[in-house]
Amino acid sequence: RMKVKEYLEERRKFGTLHFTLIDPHKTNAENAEKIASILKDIGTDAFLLGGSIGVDPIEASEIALKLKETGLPVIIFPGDLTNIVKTADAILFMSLLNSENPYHIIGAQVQGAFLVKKYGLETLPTAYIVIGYGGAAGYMGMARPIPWDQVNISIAYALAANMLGMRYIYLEAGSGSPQHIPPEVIKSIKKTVPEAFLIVGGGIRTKEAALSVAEAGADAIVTGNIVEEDIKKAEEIIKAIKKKD
Ligand code: 1GP
Repeated sequence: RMKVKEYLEERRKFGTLHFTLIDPHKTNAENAEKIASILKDIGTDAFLLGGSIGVDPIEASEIALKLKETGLPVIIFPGDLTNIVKTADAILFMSLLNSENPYHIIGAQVQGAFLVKKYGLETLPTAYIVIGYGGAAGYMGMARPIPWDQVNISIAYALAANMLGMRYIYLEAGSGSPQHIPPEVIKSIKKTVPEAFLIVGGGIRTKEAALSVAEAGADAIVTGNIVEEDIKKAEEIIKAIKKKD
């Protein structure tokens, strides 16, 4: 099987990717299986698995198995150590760069490192940057979210992440955010660190929003809430960024 890293690089040549986020605290294995097969057919590229609170590793591990049946990569998007399961393919091995608590910057990573190695999970070195709203991830991660309009601060974080060798940069507005990451922020970061793989999520609920995020330069768009609230909308989003409508 191709490495997840190579798969993502390969897919990125054909345009913006779509990641379907499954939160094990909100979705059971049966529902995840249903969502996965529908969205795989429409063209989602990978599954992110994780959540900020209440993740049961046993359930998460069952969900990962179901998601894997689609043949698409299952990537852990860890809110904490409970999210690390060996049935996934890879993990966004991430540091919440603008947390005020060192636990979320390097503590949890040290605590989880042996486990990730033991499980043989492929690691995707990721800078996690919380902007604007923050949501549960921002609160639980003790982030000091960067104000929406402080574009230079967001650029500086992305630049520092790139200089530290972090290949992936996840711009997080927060799950359920009333607005998504401003296109201006995405554009400026893409321009500053064109080689980074930009993941953008939080508050993307319509195809118009997804398109503006894609056009601004996101390499991958993440949708979580909308997948569970209104799968038709998620389908529209995927079709729009894959230019299938
Ligand atoms: C959360 O970026 C994701 O980490 C997705 O957010 O649930 O708002 O789509 P939504």
